[in-house]
Amino acid sequence: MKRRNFLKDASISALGLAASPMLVSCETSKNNQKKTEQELPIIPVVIATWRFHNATKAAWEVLEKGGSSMDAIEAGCRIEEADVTNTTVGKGGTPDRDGTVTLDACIMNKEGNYGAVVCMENIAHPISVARKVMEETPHVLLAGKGAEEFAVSQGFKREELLTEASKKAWEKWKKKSEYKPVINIENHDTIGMLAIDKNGDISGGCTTSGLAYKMAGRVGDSAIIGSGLFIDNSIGGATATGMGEEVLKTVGSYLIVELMRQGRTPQEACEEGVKRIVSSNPNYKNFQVGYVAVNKQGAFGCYCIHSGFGISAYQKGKQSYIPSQSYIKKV
Ligand code: SD4
Repeated sequence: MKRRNFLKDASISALGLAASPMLVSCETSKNNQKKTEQELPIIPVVIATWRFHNATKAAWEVLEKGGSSMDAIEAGCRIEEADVTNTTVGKGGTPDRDGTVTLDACIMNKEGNYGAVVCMENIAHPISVARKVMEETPHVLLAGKGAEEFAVSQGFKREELLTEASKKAWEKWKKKSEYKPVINIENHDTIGMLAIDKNGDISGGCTTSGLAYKMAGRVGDSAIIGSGLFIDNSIGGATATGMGEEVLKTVGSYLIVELMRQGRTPQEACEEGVKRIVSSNPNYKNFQVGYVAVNKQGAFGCYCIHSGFGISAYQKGKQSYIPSQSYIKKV
């Protein structure tokens, strides 16, 4: 590893970002050859966007028992989908400007298989429907009514996703009908989750109700492969939160995984992902994007435009929250 990368890793590690595993990739064998990936210890980990402690705990419980990273991701994401106080995921999610809650979710496994649903109504657990799309259909992405019908055919129940609280908030919003996505929504936001299991296999998931009061039919980055999520089991994974249009335009999560393939640390790759957006959009001060990434060795990093974002992590039986560094420094 280059000295510059080593120092970067060491400084991130000092900040509490994945203390020991971050340095694992720098280990050398006795004859001073860099150890191959196979020789390095596997350190199971789950990380997620924002303060989703209940979700990472549920995922960790699966990993701790030796479960697969795929099962961990589904279990973790379902926690937020069921939480009606989280107004950006699942039931209780903020509706579009017509008052309809539409959900986007995707999941990706160690084999590079992917399943997703977009703009799906009336089904509370899109992450599980996304998994069914991946496992039970010849397709990767189902939209709208078709996704909903497929979910019902797989045993999912239709239910009203608009809660009294989100209906009230929408009615209040309608009086002015101003479309202004809030930069950080009190640390409750889209959940993107990445996990490595005891076999060293990586999976990821991302689930959201999208931007508040979006146009009917609008789909963001979260369920689109390479944008809201990307996994390459030989390299690592990345996931995104924030202004989906910007992540889509730069195919952000794919970019970050490819940068890790070229030797960047997860932290460096997330920083570059954000910089791509900032450098091409003079309006960047008016929206938030946050990335998190993990590499094959279980080292992780994150970066965002505005402060207030961070990673929830569970590793070695310990839960933590790591505030992200941001492109725009707090004043
Ligand atoms: C979207 N990226 O639909 C999602 C929303 C989100 O923080 O992550 N908000 O664009």
